[in-house]
Amino acid sequence: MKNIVVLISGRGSNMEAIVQACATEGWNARIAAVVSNRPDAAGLDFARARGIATAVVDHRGHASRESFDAELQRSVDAFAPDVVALAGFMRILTPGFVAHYAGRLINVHPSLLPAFTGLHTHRRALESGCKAAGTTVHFVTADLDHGPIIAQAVVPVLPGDSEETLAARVLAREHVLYPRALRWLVDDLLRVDGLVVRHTRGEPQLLV
Ligand code: NHR
Ligand code: GAR
Repeated sequence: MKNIVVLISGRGSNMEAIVQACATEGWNARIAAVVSNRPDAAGLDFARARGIATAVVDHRGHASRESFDAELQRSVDAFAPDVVALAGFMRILTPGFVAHYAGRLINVHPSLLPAFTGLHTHRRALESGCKAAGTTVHFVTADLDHGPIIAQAVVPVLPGDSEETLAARVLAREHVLYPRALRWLVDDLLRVDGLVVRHTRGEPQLLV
């Protein structure tokens, strides 16, 4: 049985989707803990209500990113994680933290990487006139939003879309894509060759 630790900063709907999929699909894994850098993250309430262990490491109590990441690492490691999943986690992580979890740290990012790394992806996709948008699950490396891509899902950008309507369309796909990709990692079905990730049994890594 593998231990999954989920890192959140807010609503936690992707974390919820992971918790639900793990339970209903009978993964060989458990959600060992949900850890937030914000004490008021709504996702913490969902985790507590489900009897999942929670922890808060508030970045505001730290003078440097190194000091925050050191405490975050201690907190996460207390749950003996095999996999660490960022789910709407909003703090850039130091190279030392990323190296400690190399190969077992993944993220869901709300764009079709390598387009629109960083923040405000939906606004930037709309401003750029893109006709397609989407989401990416990737391994986290020190190079922000540039780690090897595990899976992507595409959605249309529709005439009249606002940041909110596009974000909602992308989020609905994240709730399908992220649990699926995470389960592949749990089941050791991914091989990484440079930036290229392959599913060893040829499952489609693109959701259209
Ligand atoms: N850390 C590393 N080293 N590499 C990645 O690929 C990471 C990462 C940390 C988080 C998620 C990412 C996203 O999906 C992620 C990927 C936050 C920021 C950011 O600028 C950027 C990318 C992501 C998450 N954060 C600000 C900061 O100064 C704070 C913003 C806030 O608190 O609202 O850390 O988009
Ligand atoms: C998700 O769309 C995720 O891709 C995005 O924020 C949302 C979090 O929702 N992540 C980022 O923008 C990271 N910078 P959730 O908290 O309900 O899962």
